[in-house]
Parts: sequence; structure tokens; C-alpha cells
Amino acid sequence: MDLAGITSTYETDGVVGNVAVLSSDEAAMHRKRLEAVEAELGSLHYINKIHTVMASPYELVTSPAVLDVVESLIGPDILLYNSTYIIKEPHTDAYVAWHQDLTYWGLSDDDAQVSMWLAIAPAPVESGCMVMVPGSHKAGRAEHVERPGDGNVLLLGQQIVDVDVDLARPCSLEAGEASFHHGWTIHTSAPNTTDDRRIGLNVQFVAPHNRQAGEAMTATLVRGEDRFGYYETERSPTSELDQSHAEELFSADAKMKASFKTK
Ligand SMILES: O=C(O)CCC(=O)C(=O)O
Repeated sequence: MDLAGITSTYETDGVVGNVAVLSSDEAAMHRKRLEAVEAELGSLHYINKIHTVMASPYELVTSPAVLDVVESLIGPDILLYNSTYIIKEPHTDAYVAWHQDLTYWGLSDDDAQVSMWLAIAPAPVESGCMVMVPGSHKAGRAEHVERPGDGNVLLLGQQIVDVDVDLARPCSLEAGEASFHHGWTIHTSAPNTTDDRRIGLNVQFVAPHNRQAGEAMTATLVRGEDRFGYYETERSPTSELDQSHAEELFSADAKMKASFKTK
């Protein structure tokens, strides 16, 4: 699909899938790099801002193939707000309940944001790929309830109870393909029933004018200009793994997650 097709599908459906941003060989190489770091540090599942300490995700999220698509969706000035590996191990129960990403963000312009989910390993339906409700972004925020602690990967256990599941479509991906979705698009994902790991790099981009309520957040300018300065600049990796900064990042991330558990 060309960029015009990507933009028009995204506008209509709030999601566009199967966008080839890497070859399967490149995806396999990035998987190797991730797994080499995991061999040293343990699982890298769901650690926020991983692009600040590891070269492989940083290279992925700043690649022209990715940023050309992001530019076609949110404009020429692009901040990278977050990146997280979301990994489902073979035959495990972890799932992601029906939700909308923007529920807790408090952004000033909900349309100047996009999420990418890049398949580092194949993500067929059986692996628990994402399942999207096309067009649901147009209705804005749906009511969520919080039910933590039952295998839902989302930290607050947030979920939408009332979803028309007949409208939902699986978003299976080959390794190297990505999907892009709007923050109000309702989506979910089921457990991984395959023999392989399901590895996605989940990334959020915002336009610099898009201010977030609350305390000052950090972001990395990856294309164009930031004429607003709402986000503090963050570091970029200087080697394959920035060991000392990685330890800092992991301990801040663990603290943040522990604080969610006591809420
Ligand atoms: O990785 C998954 O299964 C779900 C990810 C997700 O919900 C998201 O990218 O917003």
C-alpha cells in the first residue's frame, strides 16, 4: 500500500495493518539483537522508553520507512514519546483487555498522536495478535472499568466492557510488518497459543504541539522541528546497550509499576 492508501485507510478505520517497514531478514536480525540483550538482563517485556538505552529499537523507531508513514499520519514534526517491547511467551495466558490507548493520556490534540506495533517475530492470530474495531476511533472515549490482577497486561487492568465484537478484525502481521492505530481505536489481544515468542515493538509518536496534562514528560525529536518545547529532551543510546542507564531505567520502571499495584 502506498502512503496515500495508508492515510485514507487510517482516516476511515483508525487502523492500518500489514505495512512492510522491514524485510524478514532485518526483523530476524533485530530479534537476535533483542534476545542477546535479554540473555544478559532477562526479559525486556513492557519496559517503557527502551529506545533511550538500546540501539536496536532506537534504529527501528527512527528509520525512514517508519517515519515516512508517521509523517503521513500526524505531519512533518514528530516526537517519539514511548517505545516498549510487548512480548508474549509461547503458551502463556497474558492478554490485553479491550481498551483505548488515549484513555489516561490527557493530550490537547487527540488526532496528533499515533501508535505503531512492529512485529519483530511473526504475529499470527494464534499468537495473540492485536484485534481492532475499525472505525471505533470516530466515537471518542468509551467507558472503561479497572479490574487489575487477572493476567491483563495493562497496568490498571483497565477494560471496556461494552464492545461490539462482531465488528472486530484481527491484525495479524508477518515479521517486519507494522500496524498503525489511532489512540481511540478500540483493541484487544488474546494469549499466545503458539510455540514461538510473540514479540512486538509498541511505539507512540506525537506532534510537538500536542501537550500532555500533568507533570513535564520527556520525548525525542525524530523528524522536523519542535517549536513548542512542551517535552523535555531525553537521551539516546550511545551503544548497543547503555548498561548504566539501562539499570536506571529499569529501576524507575519497576518503581512506577509497583506504584500502580498499590493504587
Ligand atoms: O501487544 C499487544 O498485544 C497489545 C498492545 C496494545 O494494546 C497497544 O499497542 O496499544
